[in-house]
Amino acid sequence: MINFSDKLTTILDEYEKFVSIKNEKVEQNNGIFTRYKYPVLTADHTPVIWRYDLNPNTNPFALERIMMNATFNAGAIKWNGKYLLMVRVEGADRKSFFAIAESENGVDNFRFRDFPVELPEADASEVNVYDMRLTAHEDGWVYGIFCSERKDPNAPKGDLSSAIASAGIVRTLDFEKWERMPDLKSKSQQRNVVLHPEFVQGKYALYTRPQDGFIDTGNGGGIGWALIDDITNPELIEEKIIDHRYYHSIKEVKNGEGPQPIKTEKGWLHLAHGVRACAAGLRYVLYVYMTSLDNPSQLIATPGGYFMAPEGNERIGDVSNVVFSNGWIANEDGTVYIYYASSDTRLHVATSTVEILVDYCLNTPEDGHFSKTSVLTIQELASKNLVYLNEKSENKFENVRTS
Ligand code: M1P
Repeated sequence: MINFSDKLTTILDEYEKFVSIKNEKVEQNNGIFTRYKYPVLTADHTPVIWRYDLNPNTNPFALERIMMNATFNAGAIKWNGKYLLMVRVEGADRKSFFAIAESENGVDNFRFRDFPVELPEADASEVNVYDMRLTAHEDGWVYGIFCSERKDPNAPKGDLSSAIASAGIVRTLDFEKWERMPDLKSKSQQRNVVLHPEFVQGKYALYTRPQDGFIDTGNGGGIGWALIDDITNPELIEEKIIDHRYYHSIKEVKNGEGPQPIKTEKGWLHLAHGVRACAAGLRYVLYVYMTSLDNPSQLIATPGGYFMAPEGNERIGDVSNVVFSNGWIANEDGTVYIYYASSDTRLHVATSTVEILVDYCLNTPEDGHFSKTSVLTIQELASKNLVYLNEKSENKFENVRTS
Protein backbone atom coordinates (compact mmCIF):
# COMPACT_ATOMS: atom_id res chain seq x y z
CA MET A 1 0.00 0.00 0.00
CA ILE A 2 1.39 3.43 -0.83
CA ASN A 3 1.79 6.11 1.77
CA PHE A 4 -0.52 8.76 0.35
CA SER A 5 0.90 11.56 2.38
CA ASP A 6 4.52 10.78 1.35
CA LYS A 7 3.56 10.48 -2.30
CA LEU A 8 1.68 13.78 -2.15
CA THR A 9 4.63 15.52 -0.50
CA THR A 10 6.93 14.23 -3.25
CA ILE A 11 4.56 15.39 -6.02
CA LEU A 12 4.21 18.86 -4.52
CA ASP A 13 7.94 19.26 -3.74
CA GLU A 14 9.00 18.15 -7.20
CA TYR A 15 6.44 20.45 -8.82
CA GLU A 16 7.67 23.42 -6.79
CA LYS A 17 11.30 22.66 -7.61
CA PHE A 18 10.47 22.29 -11.30
CA VAL A 19 8.48 25.50 -11.73
CA SER A 20 11.07 27.49 -9.77
CA ILE A 21 14.03 26.57 -12.01
CA LYS A 22 15.98 29.68 -12.92
CA ASN A 23 16.29 30.15 -16.65
CA GLU A 24 19.62 30.85 -18.35
CA LYS A 25 20.54 32.64 -21.54
CA VAL A 26 22.05 30.53 -24.30
CA GLU A 27 24.89 32.35 -26.00
CA GLN A 28 24.39 32.50 -29.75
CA ASN A 29 26.34 34.34 -32.37
CA ASN A 30 23.80 35.71 -34.81
CA GLY A 31 23.11 38.66 -32.49
CA ILE A 32 19.47 38.89 -33.53
CA PHE A 33 17.90 37.24 -30.51
CA THR A 34 18.86 35.20 -27.45
CA ARG A 35 17.33 31.85 -26.70
CA TYR A 36 16.90 30.53 -23.16
CA LYS A 37 17.98 27.11 -21.92
CA TYR A 38 14.65 25.90 -20.50
CA PRO A 39 11.14 26.13 -21.91
CA VAL A 40 9.07 28.64 -19.92
CA LEU A 41 6.06 26.32 -19.85
CA THR A 42 5.53 22.61 -20.35
CA ALA A 43 2.64 20.26 -19.54
CA ASP A 44 4.39 19.59 -16.21
CA HIS A 45 3.96 23.26 -15.27
CA THR A 46 0.18 22.89 -15.14
CA PRO A 47 -1.03 23.01 -11.53
CA VAL A 48 -1.07 19.83 -9.48
CA ILE A 49 -4.66 20.66 -8.43
CA TRP A 50 -5.80 20.32 -12.08
CA ARG A 51 -4.31 16.88 -12.43
CA TYR A 52 -4.48 15.03 -9.12
CA ASP A 53 -7.33 14.27 -6.79
CA LEU A 54 -5.64 15.13 -3.51
CA ASN A 55 -8.13 13.28 -1.33
CA PRO A 56 -6.85 9.82 -0.24
CA ASN A 57 -10.44 8.57 0.12
CA THR A 58 -11.24 9.14 -3.54
CA ASN A 59 -7.71 8.63 -4.90
CA PRO A 60 -6.08 5.98 -2.69
CA PHE A 61 -3.26 5.29 -5.20
CA ALA A 62 -2.48 9.00 -5.69
CA LEU A 63 -2.91 8.66 -9.45
CA GLU A 64 -2.95 11.49 -11.89
CA ARG A 65 -6.64 11.80 -12.81
CA ILE A 66 -6.57 14.38 -15.62
CA MET A 67 -3.45 14.31 -17.74
CA MET A 68 -2.09 17.28 -19.67
CA ASN A 69 -0.39 16.87 -23.02
CA ALA A 70 1.11 20.23 -23.98
CA THR A 71 1.37 23.95 -23.29
CA PHE A 72 2.13 26.05 -26.34
CA ASN A 73 1.10 28.93 -28.69
CA ALA A 74 0.50 31.66 -26.10
CA GLY A 75 -0.82 35.20 -26.51
CA ALA A 76 1.23 37.67 -24.44
CA ILE A 77 0.80 41.05 -22.79
CA LYS A 78 2.35 43.09 -19.96
CA TRP A 79 -0.41 43.37 -17.37
CA ASN A 80 -0.13 45.09 -13.97
CA GLY A 81 3.66 44.92 -14.26
CA LYS A 82 3.69 41.16 -14.93
CA TYR A 83 4.29 39.11 -18.06
CA LEU A 84 0.93 37.53 -18.72
CA LEU A 85 0.55 34.61 -21.10
CA MET A 86 -2.75 33.32 -22.47
CA VAL A 87 -1.54 29.78 -22.99
CA ARG A 88 -2.94 27.11 -25.27
CA VAL A 89 -3.11 24.11 -22.98
CA GLU A 90 -3.96 20.75 -24.49
CA GLY A 91 -5.20 17.92 -22.33
CA ALA A 92 -4.57 14.24 -22.96
CA ASP A 93 -8.09 14.25 -24.47
CA ARG A 94 -6.77 16.47 -27.31
CA LYS A 95 -8.98 19.41 -26.34
CA SER A 96 -7.26 22.77 -26.20
CA PHE A 97 -8.30 25.48 -23.78
CA PHE A 98 -6.87 28.72 -22.50
CA ALA A 99 -5.15 29.28 -19.18
CA ILE A 100 -3.34 32.32 -17.85
CA ALA A 101 0.21 32.03 -16.53
CA GLU A 102 2.13 34.98 -15.11
CA SER A 103 5.74 35.76 -14.24
CA GLU A 104 7.54 38.71 -12.67
CA ASN A 105 10.52 38.61 -15.05
CA GLY A 106 9.14 37.00 -18.23
CA VAL A 107 11.82 34.31 -18.52
CA ASP A 108 11.08 31.90 -15.68
CA ASN A 109 8.81 31.19 -12.73
CA PHE A 110 5.60 31.32 -14.72
CA ARG A 111 2.67 30.25 -12.53
CA PHE A 112 -0.72 29.26 -13.82
CA ARG A 113 -3.77 30.72 -12.15
CA ASP A 114 -5.83 28.24 -10.11
CA PHE A 115 -8.43 27.75 -12.84
CA PRO A 116 -8.29 27.68 -16.63
CA VAL A 117 -10.17 30.45 -18.45
CA GLU A 118 -13.90 29.85 -18.73
CA LEU A 119 -14.40 31.18 -22.21
CA PRO A 120 -17.92 32.29 -23.14
CA GLU A 121 -19.17 30.13 -26.02
CA ALA A 122 -20.33 31.54 -29.33
CA ASP A 123 -22.66 28.56 -29.72
CA ALA A 124 -22.85 24.94 -28.68
CA SER A 125 -21.15 23.65 -31.86
CA GLU A 126 -17.74 25.08 -30.92
CA VAL A 127 -15.53 22.06 -30.22
CA ASN A 128 -11.99 23.37 -29.83
CA VAL A 129 -10.34 26.76 -29.20
CA TYR A 130 -6.71 27.79 -29.51
CA ASP A 131 -3.97 30.29 -30.41
CA MET A 132 -5.27 33.52 -28.90
CA ARG A 133 -3.68 36.82 -29.97
CA LEU A 134 -4.02 39.57 -27.34
CA THR A 135 -4.32 43.17 -28.50
CA ALA A 136 -4.63 46.14 -26.13
CA HIS A 137 -6.68 48.30 -28.47
CA GLU A 138 -6.83 52.07 -28.32
CA ASP A 139 -10.59 51.76 -27.64
CA GLY A 140 -9.62 50.69 -24.08
CA TRP A 141 -10.45 46.96 -24.29
CA VAL A 142 -8.02 44.06 -24.53
CA TYR A 143 -9.21 41.79 -27.34
CA GLY A 144 -8.42 38.15 -27.77
CA ILE A 145 -8.85 36.63 -31.22
CA PHE A 146 -8.48 32.87 -31.48
CA CYS A 147 -9.28 29.92 -33.69
CA SER A 148 -12.72 28.50 -33.02
CA GLU A 149 -13.03 25.02 -34.49
CA ARG A 150 -16.18 23.07 -35.34
CA LYS A 151 -16.90 19.77 -37.02
CA ASP A 152 -17.71 20.36 -40.67
CA PRO A 153 -21.50 19.95 -40.88
CA ASN A 154 -21.17 19.02 -44.58
CA ALA A 155 -18.55 16.32 -44.10
CA PRO A 156 -19.54 12.99 -45.68
CA LYS A 157 -20.85 10.36 -43.29
CA GLY A 158 -17.93 8.61 -41.59
CA ASP A 159 -15.55 11.55 -42.08
CA LEU A 160 -14.79 12.52 -38.52
CA SER A 161 -11.83 14.73 -39.35
CA SER A 162 -13.11 17.56 -41.53
CA ALA A 163 -13.37 20.76 -39.58
CA ILE A 164 -14.19 24.44 -40.02
CA ALA A 165 -11.93 27.17 -38.61
CA SER A 166 -13.25 30.62 -37.82
CA ALA A 167 -12.03 33.59 -35.81
CA GLY A 168 -13.56 33.78 -32.35
CA ILE A 169 -13.37 37.12 -30.54
CA VAL A 170 -13.51 38.00 -26.84
CA ARG A 171 -12.65 41.14 -24.94
CA THR A 172 -11.84 41.95 -21.34
CA LEU A 173 -10.95 44.82 -19.07
CA ASP A 174 -9.42 42.80 -16.26
CA PHE A 175 -8.47 39.28 -17.46
CA GLU A 176 -11.19 37.94 -15.16
CA LYS A 177 -14.43 38.61 -17.03
CA TRP A 178 -14.75 37.99 -20.76
CA GLU A 179 -17.27 39.26 -23.26
CA ARG A 180 -17.75 37.19 -26.41
CA MET A 181 -18.46 38.79 -29.78
CA PRO A 182 -20.01 36.85 -32.65
CA ASP A 183 -17.33 35.04 -34.71
CA LEU A 184 -15.89 36.97 -37.61
CA LYS A 185 -18.17 36.57 -40.64
CA SER A 186 -16.02 35.56 -43.60
CA LYS A 187 -16.61 33.81 -46.92
CA SER A 188 -13.58 31.58 -46.34
CA GLN A 189 -12.35 29.75 -43.27
CA GLN A 190 -10.05 31.84 -41.08
CA ARG A 191 -7.18 31.15 -38.71
CA ASN A 192 -4.35 33.37 -37.39
CA VAL A 193 -6.54 36.49 -37.30
CA VAL A 194 -5.00 39.39 -35.37
CA LEU A 195 -6.41 42.77 -34.36
CA HIS A 196 -4.29 45.85 -35.13
CA PRO A 197 -3.94 47.94 -31.94
CA GLU A 198 -5.06 51.25 -33.49
CA PHE A 199 -8.05 52.43 -35.50
CA VAL A 200 -7.27 52.79 -39.20
CA GLN A 201 -9.50 55.21 -41.10
CA GLY A 202 -11.70 55.19 -38.00
CA LYS A 203 -12.23 51.41 -38.23
CA TYR A 204 -10.96 48.28 -36.54
CA ALA A 205 -8.29 46.63 -38.67
CA LEU A 206 -7.58 42.92 -38.88
CA TYR A 207 -4.75 40.81 -40.22
CA THR A 208 -6.44 37.72 -41.62
CA ARG A 209 -5.48 34.36 -43.13
CA PRO A 210 -8.14 33.19 -45.55
CA GLN A 211 -8.04 29.47 -46.22
CA ASP A 212 -10.06 27.20 -48.49
CA GLY A 213 -9.89 24.21 -46.16
CA PHE A 214 -9.10 23.54 -42.51
CA ILE A 215 -5.44 22.70 -43.23
CA ASP A 216 -4.91 23.82 -46.83
CA THR A 217 -5.00 27.50 -47.50
CA GLY A 218 -5.64 26.70 -51.18
CA ASN A 219 -6.36 29.95 -52.94
CA GLY A 220 -5.87 31.92 -49.73
CA GLY A 221 -2.80 33.76 -50.92
CA GLY A 222 -1.18 34.80 -47.65
CA ILE A 223 -1.69 37.25 -44.80
CA GLY A 224 -4.69 39.46 -45.50
CA TRP A 225 -5.93 42.83 -44.28
CA ALA A 226 -9.46 44.04 -43.71
CA LEU A 227 -11.24 46.97 -42.07
CA ILE A 228 -14.21 46.24 -39.82
CA ASP A 229 -17.02 48.68 -39.14
CA ASP A 230 -18.41 47.13 -36.00
CA ILE A 231 -16.31 44.88 -33.78
CA THR A 232 -19.44 43.73 -31.92
CA ASN A 233 -20.80 42.36 -35.20
CA PRO A 234 -17.63 41.77 -37.22
CA GLU A 235 -17.88 41.04 -40.91
CA LEU A 236 -15.20 40.86 -43.63
CA ILE A 237 -16.55 42.94 -46.48
CA GLU A 238 -13.27 43.45 -48.33
CA GLU A 239 -10.06 41.56 -47.75
CA LYS A 240 -6.77 42.09 -49.57
CA ILE A 241 -3.59 40.03 -49.34
CA ILE A 242 -0.69 42.10 -48.04
CA ASP A 243 1.99 39.45 -47.46
CA HIS A 244 2.00 36.89 -50.26
CA ARG A 245 3.25 33.32 -50.42
CA TYR A 246 5.93 32.49 -52.99
CA TYR A 247 7.17 29.42 -54.79
CA HIS A 248 10.29 27.92 -53.24
CA SER A 249 10.29 30.11 -50.17
CA ILE A 250 9.83 29.56 -46.42
CA LYS A 251 6.14 30.40 -46.83
CA GLU A 252 5.40 28.46 -49.97
CA VAL A 253 2.55 26.39 -48.47
CA LYS A 254 1.11 28.92 -46.04
CA ASN A 255 1.86 31.76 -43.68
CA GLY A 256 0.06 33.54 -40.88
CA GLU A 257 0.38 36.66 -38.75
CA GLY A 258 1.87 36.00 -35.30
CA PRO A 259 1.21 38.38 -32.41
CA GLN A 260 -0.14 41.94 -32.55
CA PRO A 261 2.41 44.15 -34.36
CA ILE A 262 4.73 46.44 -32.38
CA LYS A 263 4.77 50.16 -33.21
CA THR A 264 8.30 51.50 -33.75
CA GLU A 265 9.62 54.86 -34.99
CA LYS A 266 10.35 53.29 -38.38
CA GLY A 267 7.16 51.32 -38.91
CA TRP A 268 5.03 48.49 -37.56
CA LEU A 269 7.08 45.43 -36.70
CA HIS A 270 5.44 42.06 -37.44
CA LEU A 271 6.24 38.49 -36.49
CA ALA A 272 4.71 35.73 -38.60
CA HIS A 273 5.09 32.04 -39.42
CA GLY A 274 5.88 30.53 -42.78
CA VAL A 275 5.28 26.92 -43.77
CA ARG A 276 6.88 24.80 -46.43
CA ALA A 277 6.46 21.15 -47.30
CA CYS A 278 9.25 18.57 -47.37
CA ALA A 279 9.57 14.80 -47.18
CA ALA A 280 9.30 15.02 -43.38
CA GLY A 281 5.99 16.91 -43.60
CA LEU A 282 5.32 20.59 -42.97
CA ARG A 283 8.13 22.76 -41.61
CA TYR A 284 7.09 25.89 -39.66
CA VAL A 285 9.55 28.75 -39.18
CA LEU A 286 9.21 32.34 -37.98
CA TYR A 287 9.91 35.45 -40.00
CA VAL A 288 9.56 39.18 -39.40
CA TYR A 289 8.54 42.06 -41.63
CA MET A 290 7.59 45.72 -41.33
CA THR A 291 4.72 47.84 -42.58
CA SER A 292 4.32 51.58 -42.89
CA LEU A 293 3.20 53.73 -39.96
CA ASP A 294 0.91 55.70 -42.29
CA ASN A 295 -0.56 52.60 -43.82
CA PRO A 296 -0.08 49.44 -41.76
CA SER A 297 -1.16 47.31 -44.73
CA GLN A 298 1.81 48.43 -46.83
CA LEU A 299 5.00 46.39 -46.63
CA ILE A 300 8.17 48.41 -46.16
CA ALA A 301 10.67 45.71 -45.16
CA THR A 302 10.67 42.02 -45.99
CA PRO A 303 13.91 40.37 -44.90
CA GLY A 304 14.42 37.15 -46.81
CA GLY A 305 14.40 33.70 -45.22
CA TYR A 306 13.54 32.74 -41.70
CA PHE A 307 14.22 34.68 -38.54
CA MET A 308 13.99 31.59 -36.33
CA ALA A 309 13.75 27.89 -37.16
CA PRO A 310 13.36 24.93 -34.81
CA GLU A 311 16.70 23.84 -33.32
CA GLY A 312 17.82 20.79 -31.30
CA ASN A 313 15.04 19.47 -29.05
CA GLU A 314 12.67 22.12 -30.41
CA ARG A 315 12.45 20.01 -33.55
CA ILE A 316 10.75 17.13 -31.78
CA GLY A 317 7.24 16.97 -30.41
CA ASP A 318 3.62 16.22 -31.20
CA VAL A 319 3.88 18.05 -34.51
CA SER A 320 7.61 18.00 -35.16
CA ASN A 321 9.67 20.61 -37.03
CA VAL A 322 7.52 23.54 -35.92
CA VAL A 323 8.16 26.89 -34.29
CA PHE A 324 5.08 29.06 -33.90
CA SER A 325 4.50 32.36 -32.12
CA ASN A 326 1.37 34.33 -31.32
CA GLY A 327 2.76 36.35 -28.43
CA TRP A 328 5.49 38.87 -27.78
CA ILE A 329 5.95 41.73 -25.34
CA ALA A 330 7.80 44.98 -26.01
CA ASN A 331 9.01 46.48 -22.74
CA GLU A 332 9.45 50.20 -22.14
CA ASP A 333 13.24 49.80 -22.18
CA GLY A 334 13.07 48.50 -25.76
CA THR A 335 13.59 44.80 -24.97
CA VAL A 336 11.27 42.38 -26.73
CA TYR A 337 10.28 39.02 -25.23
CA ILE A 338 9.26 36.61 -27.94
CA TYR A 339 7.18 33.66 -26.75
CA TYR A 340 7.43 30.84 -29.25
CA ALA A 341 6.32 27.26 -29.08
CA SER A 342 8.22 24.30 -30.43
CA SER A 343 6.61 21.35 -32.20
CA ASP A 344 3.18 22.03 -30.66
CA THR A 345 4.49 20.78 -27.32
CA ARG A 346 6.15 23.42 -25.14
CA LEU A 347 6.64 27.17 -24.88
CA HIS A 348 9.95 29.05 -24.92
CA VAL A 349 11.16 32.63 -24.69
CA ALA A 350 13.77 34.41 -26.78
CA THR A 351 14.76 38.02 -26.16
CA SER A 352 15.78 40.81 -28.49
CA THR A 353 15.26 44.56 -28.76
CA VAL A 354 13.12 46.78 -30.97
CA GLU A 355 16.30 48.44 -32.27
CA ILE A 356 17.87 45.12 -33.31
CA LEU A 357 14.68 43.75 -34.86
CA VAL A 358 14.20 46.93 -36.90
CA ASP A 359 17.83 46.87 -38.00
CA TYR A 360 17.43 43.21 -38.97
CA CYS A 361 14.31 44.03 -40.99
CA LEU A 362 15.76 47.03 -42.78
CA ASN A 363 19.18 45.54 -43.58
CA THR A 364 18.65 41.85 -44.26
CA PRO A 365 18.53 41.19 -48.00
CA GLU A 366 15.16 40.22 -49.42
CA ASP A 367 14.50 36.79 -50.87
CA GLY A 368 15.59 37.05 -54.50
CA HIS A 369 13.56 33.93 -55.41
CA PHE A 370 16.42 32.31 -57.43
CA SER A 371 19.63 30.48 -56.45
CA LYS A 372 21.58 32.80 -58.73
CA THR A 373 20.20 35.85 -56.89
CA SER A 374 21.24 34.35 -53.55
CA VAL A 375 24.76 33.86 -54.92
CA LEU A 376 24.89 37.47 -56.16
CA THR A 377 23.72 38.77 -52.77
CA ILE A 378 26.42 36.78 -50.96
CA GLN A 379 29.06 37.90 -53.48
CA GLU A 380 28.11 41.52 -52.93
CA LEU A 381 28.52 41.27 -49.14
CA ALA A 382 31.69 39.17 -49.33
CA SER A 383 33.31 41.65 -51.78
CA LYS A 384 32.43 44.62 -49.60
CA ASN A 385 33.90 42.81 -46.57
CA LEU A 386 37.13 41.92 -48.36
CA VAL A 387 37.68 45.49 -49.47
CA TYR A 388 36.94 46.72 -45.96
CA LEU A 389 39.24 44.19 -44.29
CA ASN A 390 42.10 44.88 -46.66
CA GLU A 391 41.81 48.62 -46.14
CA LYS A 392 41.99 48.34 -42.37
CA SER A 393 45.43 49.21 -41.06
CA GLU A 394 45.36 46.41 -38.47
CA ASN A 395 44.26 43.65 -40.76
CA LYS A 396 43.68 40.41 -38.85
CA PHE A 397 42.85 38.73 -42.14
CA GLU A 398 46.11 39.42 -43.97
CA ASN A 399 45.74 36.40 -46.17
CA VAL A 400 42.37 37.48 -47.48
CA ARG A 401 42.61 38.44 -51.17
CA THR A 402 40.41 41.02 -52.85
CA SER A 403 40.60 39.49 -56.30
O1 M1P B 1 0.76 22.43 -36.15
C1 M1P B 1 1.38 23.64 -36.46
C2 M1P B 1 0.38 24.80 -36.37
O2 M1P B 1 -0.67 24.57 -37.30
C3 M1P B 1 -1.69 25.55 -37.38
O3 M1P B 1 -1.17 26.74 -37.95
P1 M1P B 1 -1.59 27.16 -39.45
O4 M1P B 1 -3.03 27.51 -39.38
O5 M1P B 1 -0.78 28.30 -39.92
O6 M1P B 1 -1.32 25.95 -40.25
C4 M1P B 1 -2.31 25.85 -36.05
O7 M1P B 1 -3.13 24.77 -35.67
C5 M1P B 1 -1.26 26.04 -34.96
O8 M1P B 1 -1.90 26.02 -33.71
C6 M1P B 1 -0.21 24.94 -34.98
O9 M1P B 1 0.83 25.27 -34.07
